[in-house]
Amino acid sequence: MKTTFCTNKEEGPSVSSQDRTGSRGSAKAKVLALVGTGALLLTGCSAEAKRGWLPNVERDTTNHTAAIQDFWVHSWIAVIVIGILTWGLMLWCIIAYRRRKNDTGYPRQLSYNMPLEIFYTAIPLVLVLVFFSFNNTLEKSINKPVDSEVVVDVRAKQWSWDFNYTYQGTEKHFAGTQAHLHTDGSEGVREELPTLYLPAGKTVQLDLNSRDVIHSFWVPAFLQKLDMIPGKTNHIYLTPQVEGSYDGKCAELCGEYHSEMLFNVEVVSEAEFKAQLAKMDDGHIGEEYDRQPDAVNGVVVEHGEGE
Ligand SMILES: [Cu+2]
Repeated sequence: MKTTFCTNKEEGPSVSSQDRTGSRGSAKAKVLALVGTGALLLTGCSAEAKRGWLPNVERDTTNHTAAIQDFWVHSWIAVIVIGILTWGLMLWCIIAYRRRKNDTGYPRQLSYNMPLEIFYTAIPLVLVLVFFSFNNTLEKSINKPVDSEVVVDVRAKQWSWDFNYTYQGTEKHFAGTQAHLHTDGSEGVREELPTLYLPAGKTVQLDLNSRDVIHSFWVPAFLQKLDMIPGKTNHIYLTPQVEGSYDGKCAELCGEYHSEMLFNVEVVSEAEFKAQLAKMDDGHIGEEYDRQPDAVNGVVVEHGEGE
């Protein structure tokens, strides 16, 4: 690319660069047309395309999804525009400076062009810094601790989930059991999955813990995912805003049945949330059940086997 660009300044051995590039105005118009077409394609498309094919069906699924979606879509628009410009310049060089019928030997070879070298280094650096800055600002705002109305201590275990709720001074828990996917490809495990209930419109703090190995808490529709590390508590703060059922899963390969470490999230009204809590057992199931995934359900597992 370097030498190709440099030849623009030189008189080639047989054909001048001005002859090769043709009208500069028309090249400029072509680039503008490409950018314009891209912008049109992006604005005139489906709701799915407008959210950049992200899995958060509603823009405001949680209080963070709109900002995350905007960052994602705007980043793609920026990189596509940069891509079109870069590919356009490459294509222009390939066509304008191609070898012609009567050309003989090599074109004049050049080693350095300082302004171009600085340009190539500075522009990508600025681009990366701009992306980093936007990303950093967004992440900081999402991860800012919030004094939450609902606190759920989520404990991941090979290969299911326990949920310890603290709400209005009461402590409740649900102990999940591993899902068993049907090997014949038929559906039907959804109802059997552990369910995390969250009240719509209430601030929620998720304390993410692990009972054994590293897992990862992921609700694709919430556009957030965070590791669950033994001995360390990570936090997610969010407000679910749209009632409905969402899929949840472990996103860190955590052993043989990682693929069956699934759960449901039900975002419900506050009344329904209270009704669901009332059905659960009192208290929390804490570290005493670490490495004993099913003990809370009356199943005692021998340690060190099959793990
Ligand atoms: Cu896992």
